[in-house]
Amino acid sequence: MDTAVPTTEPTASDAAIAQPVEQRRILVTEVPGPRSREKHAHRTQHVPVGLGITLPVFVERASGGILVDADGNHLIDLASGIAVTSVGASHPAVVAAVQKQAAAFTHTCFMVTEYDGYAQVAERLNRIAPGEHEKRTALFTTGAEAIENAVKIARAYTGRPDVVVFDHAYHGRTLLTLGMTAKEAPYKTGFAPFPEHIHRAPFAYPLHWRTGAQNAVPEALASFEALIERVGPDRIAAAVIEPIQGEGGFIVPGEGFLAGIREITERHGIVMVADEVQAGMGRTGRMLAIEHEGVVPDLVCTAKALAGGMPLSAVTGRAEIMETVGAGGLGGTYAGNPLSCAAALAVLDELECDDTLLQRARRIEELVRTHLEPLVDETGIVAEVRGRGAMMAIEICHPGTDEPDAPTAKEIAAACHAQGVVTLTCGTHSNVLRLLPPLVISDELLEDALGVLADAVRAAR
Ligand code: PLZ
Repeated sequence: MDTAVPTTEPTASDAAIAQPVEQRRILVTEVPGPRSREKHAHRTQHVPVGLGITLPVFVERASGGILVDADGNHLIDLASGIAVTSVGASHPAVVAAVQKQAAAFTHTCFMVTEYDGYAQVAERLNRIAPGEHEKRTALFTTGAEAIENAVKIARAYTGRPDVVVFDHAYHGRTLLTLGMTAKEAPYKTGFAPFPEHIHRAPFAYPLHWRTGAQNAVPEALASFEALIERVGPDRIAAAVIEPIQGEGGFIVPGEGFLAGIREITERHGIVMVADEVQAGMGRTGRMLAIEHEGVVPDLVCTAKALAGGMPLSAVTGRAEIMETVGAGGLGGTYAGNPLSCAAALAVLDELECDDTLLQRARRIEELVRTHLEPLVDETGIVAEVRGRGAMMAIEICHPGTDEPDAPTAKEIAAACHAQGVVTLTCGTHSNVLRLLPPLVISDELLEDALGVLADAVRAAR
């Protein structure tokens, strides 16, 4: 039977939208509630299951760190739409900038006629990216598109075909970036063949390094160097690396790994591309995560938090590399859309006006560590609390071992969802619970959510 939901059915009314959203967890039904369940039943008749869902609630409003669902539940948002709404959901300055731009014009296509917003975003990203050299920025729409373009630009610059990526890497769902992504199911299953010329090197993941955490960096670097020798340095255009791995498990590489990759790539004339799509734009307490290690990559890819929820991505890098592609070689109909650029300028104002939001990220790390680190000894199933700033995670393993325990991680996430706390899992073995709150979340709201999470971990042990 068709469970059609008429498109005219009232959802959040205009009057309701004008009200501020109370920044408090409020549960008025079970989660998901009856209205969300009804809408989900409708969705399953029209949208394929390929689009998996973390938590099947239908959101009608969002503000700051709260998502309000169709049943009126106020959920604490520890996902930020996967690290996108870092300045807070529907930040008033972002909303105002988008409204103003929409009233002026919504689209021209930058390849047809130009507009200021694009050049202004480029100028600001050129200033933000590490290094004093001259830079250029090209804008695109999605993270995957930025990565694909970084590879195209590196190939054009070096005249070399191959790309090196890392274990646990995630770079997107398009066919090239899927080939670069490490995890097989569910991302890659059924979609082969992938483009050739992609090589994978170990990532210095201290917790799971076979010969001990202290060997992770030197041995991973030695493997990287050996891979380059095997393939031939004059065949490798780029090495693409996440300064902190996202989907792969919120893995902070052992100290010195990124600097080592920089030294080796530089020695071989390989373009080093930092994939800052998830970790960048203030998330870790610095504008870019690679700044924590003081490393200067050749190209930087940003997306997600860059435009606070509007689709926008960027490749920023050395002018001499960026300028190798001839006119017409880069672009896309929506690449650098004016609404997204307007949103990005508002986001950059928020992140750069003073240090407040970056400081908030560091405060979030402090609160997460205070609440969750005791669970390592207390429960025995939390192998590690790790991350930087507002990009934190706990890895769930079988008690006293380093064997990943995905079912328990899933159970903990489900318990949080039922209590109105939106958490995500990640990791090559799906056993990592990650926390990506908006940077504007209050201490009270975050501590409420961390309390729910800690109870869920205790109950699951
Ligand atoms: N690089 C480091 O984290 C996107 C993936 C969600 P797009 N991560 C969220 C999903 O399951 O599809 C991501 C990332 C890093 C690239 C990307 C790709 O960014 O905007 O999703 O294309």
